[in-house]
Amino acid sequence: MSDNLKIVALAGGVGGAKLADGLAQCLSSDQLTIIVNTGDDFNHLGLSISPDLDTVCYTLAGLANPQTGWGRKDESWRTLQEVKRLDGADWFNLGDLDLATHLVRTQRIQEGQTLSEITSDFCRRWGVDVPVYPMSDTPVRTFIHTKDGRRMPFQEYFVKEQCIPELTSIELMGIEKARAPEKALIALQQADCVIFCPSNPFVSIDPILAVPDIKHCIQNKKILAVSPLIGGKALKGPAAKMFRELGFDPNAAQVAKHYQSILSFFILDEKDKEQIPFIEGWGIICEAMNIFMPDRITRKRLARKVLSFLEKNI
Ligand code: FO1
Repeated sequence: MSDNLKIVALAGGVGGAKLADGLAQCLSSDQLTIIVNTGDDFNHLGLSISPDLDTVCYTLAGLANPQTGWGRKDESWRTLQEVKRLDGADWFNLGDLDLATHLVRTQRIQEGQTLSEITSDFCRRWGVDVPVYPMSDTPVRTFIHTKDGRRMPFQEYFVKEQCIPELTSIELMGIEKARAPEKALIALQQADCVIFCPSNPFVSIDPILAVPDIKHCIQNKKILAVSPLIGGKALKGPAAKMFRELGFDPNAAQVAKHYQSILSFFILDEKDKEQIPFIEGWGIICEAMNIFMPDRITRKRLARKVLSFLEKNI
């Protein structure tokens, strides 16, 4: 693998974290920077919670729960049981180990540290060498507008109501004032390619691209996206349902079309390879690979293939 290729990966959620982990297994910490969605952050039980940031960091550290992809492995739930007994809000599953992350982060935010400073320090302590940055050091909050007229905070839609309400639009509160960490912007300026990990386009990648500094920095960059859909289905999460409710067919080609104006390269699953001619017709260079990543070995294998594709095509 080329030692000089510099990559910035944009990620959010479980699928994105998996490819980020594969890339981290192939590239040095000088070559790879990961920028993570924080539009799904929220305050819960008085705590500052950054679910996508934690999912990426735990995954890179080998600490993630292998069943859910979010939260910690070897977790216990005694605090949550007591929260329930006291009639507290127990719909968001916070395990005992995970709670330590939120407790310390909340305290440090209250003391004036930035989310990127706290994340860098946690990563160092968890043994993650690749730089991981939140997309913004100022809060951005995703709200889901639903067909029944509600404006729902993202985690209430996603976890409490299990994405059942029909979505009509997505609002990113605070996005105009969002500021990406300086080091994330420097990494973007120096990157040979920006990779969109197989994350939900609407609620994971679009919020990162909507941060004004990031939007500005990625103009004229080579961009590669990996499809989060295989055979019309998301492996995890509501991406396919969201495509349908927003009026699009849930398929890989629609993902490429969604990013069409900025995309140079697109990777889709071998099962979807009949869609390649449509995507190439839009001027996007496309390749089919097995993009299913059930374990750490397959994450590395996919990352290696994506990087060799880039070396040939960039
Ligand atoms: N997702 C769920 O579906 N149910 C949960 O109870 C839940 C708890 C949770 C706790 C910590 C954390 O870091 C993530 C958690 N997630 C949970 C995942 C999270 O809601 C989503 O992955 C993202 O926000 C969407 O990308």
